[in-house]
Amino acid sequence: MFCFQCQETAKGTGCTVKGVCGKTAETNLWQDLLLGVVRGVGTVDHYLKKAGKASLPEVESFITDALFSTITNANFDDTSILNKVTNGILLKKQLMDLAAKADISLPDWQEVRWGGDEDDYAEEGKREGILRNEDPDLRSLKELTVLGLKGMAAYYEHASRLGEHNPDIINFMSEALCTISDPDASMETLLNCVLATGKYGVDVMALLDKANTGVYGNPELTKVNIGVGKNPGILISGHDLKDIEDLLKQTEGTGVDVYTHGEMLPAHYYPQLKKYKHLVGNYGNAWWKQKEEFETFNGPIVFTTNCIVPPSPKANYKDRVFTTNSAGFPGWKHIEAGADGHKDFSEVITLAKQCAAPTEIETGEIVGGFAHAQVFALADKVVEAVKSGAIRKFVVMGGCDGRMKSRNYYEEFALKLPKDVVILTSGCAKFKYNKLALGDINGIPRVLDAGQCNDSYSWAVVALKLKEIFGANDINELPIAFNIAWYEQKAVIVLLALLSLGVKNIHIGPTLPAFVSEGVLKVLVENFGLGGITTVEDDLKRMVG
Ligand code: SF4
Ligand code: SF3
Repeated sequence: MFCFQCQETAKGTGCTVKGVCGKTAETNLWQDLLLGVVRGVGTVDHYLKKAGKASLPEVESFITDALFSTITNANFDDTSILNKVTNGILLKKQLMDLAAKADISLPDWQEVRWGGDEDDYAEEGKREGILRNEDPDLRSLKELTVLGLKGMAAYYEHASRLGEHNPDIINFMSEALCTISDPDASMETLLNCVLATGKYGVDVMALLDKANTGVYGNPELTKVNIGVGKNPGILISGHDLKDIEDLLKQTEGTGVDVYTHGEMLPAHYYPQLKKYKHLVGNYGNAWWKQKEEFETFNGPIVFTTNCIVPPSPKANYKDRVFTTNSAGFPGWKHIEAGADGHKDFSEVITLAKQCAAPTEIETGEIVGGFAHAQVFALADKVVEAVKSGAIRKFVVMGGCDGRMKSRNYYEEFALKLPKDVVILTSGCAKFKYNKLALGDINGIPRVLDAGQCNDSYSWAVVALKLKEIFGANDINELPIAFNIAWYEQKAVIVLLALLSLGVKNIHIGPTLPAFVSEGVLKVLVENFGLGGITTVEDDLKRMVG
């Protein structure tokens, strides 16, 4: 196997025997196969559309679900992945029939040519692996594109579950999948494809923002309880707000409470979700602490997306975990949506009633809900604080958290930041410093949490607004520095989106991605000033002076 898509990749170069994440070589093989099938589907879909012919509506859900399920820690279930392969082969055949009828000649690339012979699955999986591209720079650009597309797919899936669709984004995904399937694609073509991925990354985050705020209202300043109540509870994790809404509706009046974990914490900030009294709090921290935290939670757990950590054989919670959407784990029950998009959580609720209430692991509150609308509501205060010098600088510290010790850097960085600097955050990276009591500046908290990783979009909107207010020519003239922590591929689309908005001098850490080759890194450094992190002291000097 070869996989180097996340920050925890073995030796910082690639997992070759088994994933550090727990992914087996076999699961990786089926994911490579699935990615080959997705590229084939995308290519044929793009050729049809390029010729002005109608494609099939199933392309949207197939591409987004298949890409999403290959994100780090999303789906470890071989059966589920192979089912997606089978569906993709059928879909590709239907698309190829349409192309044949319309006299469209398709390219003779492996992804298009492969007929889906079951005896050939393993061989095709090997042919479609990352190392199929020998040139490290071309490989790097193709991987940057597909990893960005994975993040895009995840955000698109959540938006579509709330009724928001944008065919331009799907058309772009097919076009990009086609571009990276072409064995002869040039550096220039691939570089443009990476940059275009960033542009559509902005669009998909805007689409999800519209979906989330359209249905649940604008996030507002909220204090979230981190202790526990006396009732049994259900813990829900991931990014899908529709799922938590379904769960809240179905648990109302049952005596079962609902708690958020990890990236679901921001659900508390939305008026149409926080109104449920039995949404009692957030339990625990970021995804990588789940092994301990699920043990003490005592009740059922629902994964609406990544990040799943495979449980140890002795884990006491193994029989009370459920997955839904593109997530999956062998032996865990998977909940499918009904024809109307709603899900039946009755089995989870019945199980919860038989479980003890969660064991308290901490008490107190965390504050969040500073997405763009809430920040704009405070705009006068913020602008005044910047003009008076009370706020010297903002540092965007969004992104992912992870288990590597080197990530303690982010806690230390937050603690050592001068008291006149405000942290803008989103994503699970915040769990490194959102319980530190960093205080406020004239009533403005020093940690402003916009929400999930996709809510990084809010920081782009806020930056553009500040540019307007301060009459700056360029976003980079504003007193904002970017010190972003990454782990998986949603962070890749966020980064590409920021680059496409013209943000320069972004620092990413704790390590640079293995999938960025030396040649590609040089381009990113020269054009965008992209860089890594060093020591807290040196970075504080560089970023805040
Ligand atoms: Fe390794 Fe990360 Fe790939 Fe898992 S997702 S196999 S840890 S590179
Ligand atoms: Fe976190 Fe997985 Fe990336 Fe959504 S939940 S930010 S790591």
